[in-house]
Amino acid sequence: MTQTILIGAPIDSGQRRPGCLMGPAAYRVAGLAQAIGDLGHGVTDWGDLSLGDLPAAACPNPAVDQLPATLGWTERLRETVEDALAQGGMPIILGGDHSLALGSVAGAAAHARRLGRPLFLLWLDAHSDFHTPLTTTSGNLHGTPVAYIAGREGFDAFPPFPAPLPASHICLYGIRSVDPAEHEALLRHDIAINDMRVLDEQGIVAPLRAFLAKVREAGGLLHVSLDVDFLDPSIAPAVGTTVPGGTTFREAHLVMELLHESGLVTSLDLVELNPFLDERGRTARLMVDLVGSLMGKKVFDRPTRSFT
Ligand code: B3U
Ligand code: MN
Ligand code: MN
Repeated sequence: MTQTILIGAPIDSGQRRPGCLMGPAAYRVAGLAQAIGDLGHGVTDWGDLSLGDLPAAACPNPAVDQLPATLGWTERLRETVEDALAQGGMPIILGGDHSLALGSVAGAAAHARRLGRPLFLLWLDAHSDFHTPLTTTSGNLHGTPVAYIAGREGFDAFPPFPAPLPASHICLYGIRSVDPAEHEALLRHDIAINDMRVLDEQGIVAPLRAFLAKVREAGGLLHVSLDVDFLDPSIAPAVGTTVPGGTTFREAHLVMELLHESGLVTSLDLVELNPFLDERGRTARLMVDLVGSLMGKKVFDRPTRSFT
């Protein structure tokens, strides 16, 4: 039994297409709490976070959009996620665009540091999100969290990331859209890049098992950040940045089932759902079903019963 804590993060400020701020409401309407509760877990909903006064902030890159709001959210999420973990809960952050991970992973890292345990990050996404505020050309800060988490330079306006993750603790999964500046920077870091070429060739299971074995050996905590565009747009249309060639329904469920079996996941982001772009809630419902698999929903309990 896991005590989950739902944290609504109605954030639109990391990109320019309005709608992600409706994400937390859509997850609640799609029955997230009930789906988790039906599996025998505890669920507490902390409601939606809100922003206080925006901090003054400046960045030398004039393209950067909505820096003060992003800084405000980063701080709110860092303290809230750290608090949820300190209470022994498993925070599930209902986004909101991916800029929320600047704060959620900072909270997880602060908690891990206090426990004296290493933090690992599984980034399920079409994008590498490895820009810094200095290299982004779109100016959309949802494209920057992995760089912040890895301790790259260029985040002077942000609080220093608590204990940046070594590259070997970060695993990008499902990648198929990388900008030139991100590409160049990724080549200089030893981050596991499981792009679609790797997953097509090796399958969806083997690279994930290898990463999970590393987390287990190190006695690590594991934060999973699930971007809707990890999924193929044909099954998950409610996202602002669709990229063809994503994971299938079955692959995505298998990833979630393996994560459940690992018993390693300590915190989870659900990001980039834009309910305004959805088709009768199908993407929100799919995301809820995937959380179900991550929390232990299965057709057969293999170890106790055999049908062969
Ligand atoms: N790399 C591009 C596009 C992008 C990143 N994350 C998403 N889109 N969702 C950028 O704007 O930084
Ligand atoms: Mn992303
Ligand atoms: Mn993405």
